[in-house]
Amino acid sequence: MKTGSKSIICVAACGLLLAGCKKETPNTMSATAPASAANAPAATSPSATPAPATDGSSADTTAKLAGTQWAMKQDEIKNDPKGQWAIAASASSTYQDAQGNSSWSANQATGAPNVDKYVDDGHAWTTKTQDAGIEWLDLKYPRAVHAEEVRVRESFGSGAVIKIEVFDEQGGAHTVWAGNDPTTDLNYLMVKFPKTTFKIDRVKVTLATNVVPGWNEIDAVQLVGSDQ
Ligand SMILES: [Ca+2]
Repeated sequence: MKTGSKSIICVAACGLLLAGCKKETPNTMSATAPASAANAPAATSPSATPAPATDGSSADTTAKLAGTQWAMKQDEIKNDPKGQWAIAASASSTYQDAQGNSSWSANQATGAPNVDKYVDDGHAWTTKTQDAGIEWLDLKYPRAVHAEEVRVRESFGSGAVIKIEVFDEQGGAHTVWAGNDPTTDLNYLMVKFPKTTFKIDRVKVTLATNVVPGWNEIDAVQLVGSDQ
């Protein structure tokens, strides 16, 4: 289901970063969707760019890197032995109500990154409408770990993430970061936090899609942690 070329044509026609890009109708395959998340406690620590918050969390982005350093960091993340890619996902909404593995469905944010340009691309998840406001992506991972970092690969309309939550095995939500997303272009938002005392296998990413006009797309989300 390659939709990249269609999307590139679409972007060319609509102009880079302009809203209102008319998308192709996605195809449909199998579906998996975990239960939606309970609401978490109110967000705190509005600090952003890499200044650590009082709870020890911090947000950085690979957008600050250039050339060789950027390429090496992308490779390091993709092959991080402590990293896992999601195996299932659900979302507050999807473009054209995409289900299963259709283009722009929540499941397009599972697996390793597969968008290689900063463009509107059906291999990433996006929302039903462009700038409605609060939206979320809920991801499930194969192995529960003591987590220390979440890496969100943003592939279009970057910079709209406002909160990251992780869930313990009883389903309890824990906000590990809330703030201003420093990500631009095709890059990772890298949220670090003190290693959780409990194991987690689920991550929820919340966006305020009105903050960055146009489609906000997430290619993949990596959970970093260990057994101990
Ligand atoms: Ca993807």
